[in-house]
Amino acid sequence: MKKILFPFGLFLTFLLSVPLAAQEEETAYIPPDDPLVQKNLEEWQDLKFGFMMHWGPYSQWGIVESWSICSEDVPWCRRNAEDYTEYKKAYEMLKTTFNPGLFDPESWAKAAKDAGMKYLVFTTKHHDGFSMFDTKLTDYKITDEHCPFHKNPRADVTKAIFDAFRAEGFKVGAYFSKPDWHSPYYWWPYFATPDRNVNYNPEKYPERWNKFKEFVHGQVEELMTNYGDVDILWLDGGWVQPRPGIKHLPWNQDIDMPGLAAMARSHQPGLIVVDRAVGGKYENYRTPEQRVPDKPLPYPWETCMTMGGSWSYNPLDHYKPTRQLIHLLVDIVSKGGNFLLNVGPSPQGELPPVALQRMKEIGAWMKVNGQAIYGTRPVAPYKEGNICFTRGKSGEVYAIYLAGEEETKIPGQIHIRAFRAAPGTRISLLGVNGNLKWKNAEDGLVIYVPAKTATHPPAAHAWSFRIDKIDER
Ligand code: FHN
Repeated sequence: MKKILFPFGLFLTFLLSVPLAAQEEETAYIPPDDPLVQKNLEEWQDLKFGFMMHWGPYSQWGIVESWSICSEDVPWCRRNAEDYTEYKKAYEMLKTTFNPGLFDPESWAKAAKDAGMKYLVFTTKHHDGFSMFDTKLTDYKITDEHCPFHKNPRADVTKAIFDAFRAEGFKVGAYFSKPDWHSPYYWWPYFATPDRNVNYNPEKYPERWNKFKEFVHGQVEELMTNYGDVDILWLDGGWVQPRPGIKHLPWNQDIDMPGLAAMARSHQPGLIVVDRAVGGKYENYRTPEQRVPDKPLPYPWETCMTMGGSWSYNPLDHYKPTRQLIHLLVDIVSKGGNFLLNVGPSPQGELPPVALQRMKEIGAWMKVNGQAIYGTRPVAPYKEGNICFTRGKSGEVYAIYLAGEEETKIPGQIHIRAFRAAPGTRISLLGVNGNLKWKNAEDGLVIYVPAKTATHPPAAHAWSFRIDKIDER
């Protein structure tokens, strides 16, 4: 049964994020009090660009990850089957045909590194409860004997992926879904499953909820102890939290985050914990989804976004143009954020060729302009027209000119009104040797670009001017 839900898969990425956005920015950010976490968070903010992958048996159908087995009457939960029960059985049987024979995590890691990405977030388990790691706590996993891939020496794909990306110098993040729609301790078979939430009141059946908490803590402990150094625990499923009465939260679904974080950090000291969309001291950074905040945020943050229209593999997906992806990266970084860009690997275990091409082109840009991105921090006014600003650790300022739709040549003059240059300072264009002529004007600074450089720019899509010292008066 091949299910293709392209229109809804594309629809998912926006609508799913809307409830999170509102709640996320309602609550005050609480910084971590652990000095090692603070240090790691500061270093993470230098990395700027991460690679996310949603991968699981659902990839075989080219459908939205997990959501088609949720009964909510919303576009992203549609399935093209009349009978939910039959559909869910078929969905769960995908485990028995998942066999990504072309799985080659080293090539993924190399492609991501060449794209200029510095950290990874991989779906070790999504809401459907299928574990992409060798857990001992359920047989709904990739290493189970009923999953054809279990015979592969690298059937524990989480281990193989983490090892391959670490070998390329990446920091490693485990995406883990707190809700688990396969666990009888979350979706109790005794009751129907009307929506994404636990389908019984945990306060009325505490013994069952405790078993679920044990299961979740146990799986997280497996990920924290059997998979080498883990830098980020990226917890999804924000509706699992102890705050009943909010939209989508009929009951108190307290998963004991203090206990979970303490346990995780006992194995992974300094671990960055991202209890997404919950707020509180275990959301060490915020994760606006499929959108870029319109101004800098006063705390560490990361935009997570699909390169195409879907988190999971969609054979007919349309990927954002390279220019748009580079402009998104620059816009996000100029506001102090990181960009976590997602691609869904195919059921055969390959990254889609178009996605690889986008990554290659972004990498070419990063090779010339990375200095204006990595390790920088925001500098007012952050953006002026189509020019974004970043500031390096030596105080230098980068003015990154985002090329217009058809613009392939650099303008002969770049006029910045936000500030002037310090007398005698050096101004250059990344990727081109030598200094540029410039002058301070009544209203700011004018940089002159020689004709040869303007017509033969060092990179496509955006150009970074380095101003060694601005006039701070
Ligand atoms: O429900 C998930 C969704 O499937 C996807 O994993 C995204 C990725 O950030 N997170 C949740 C929606 O916010």
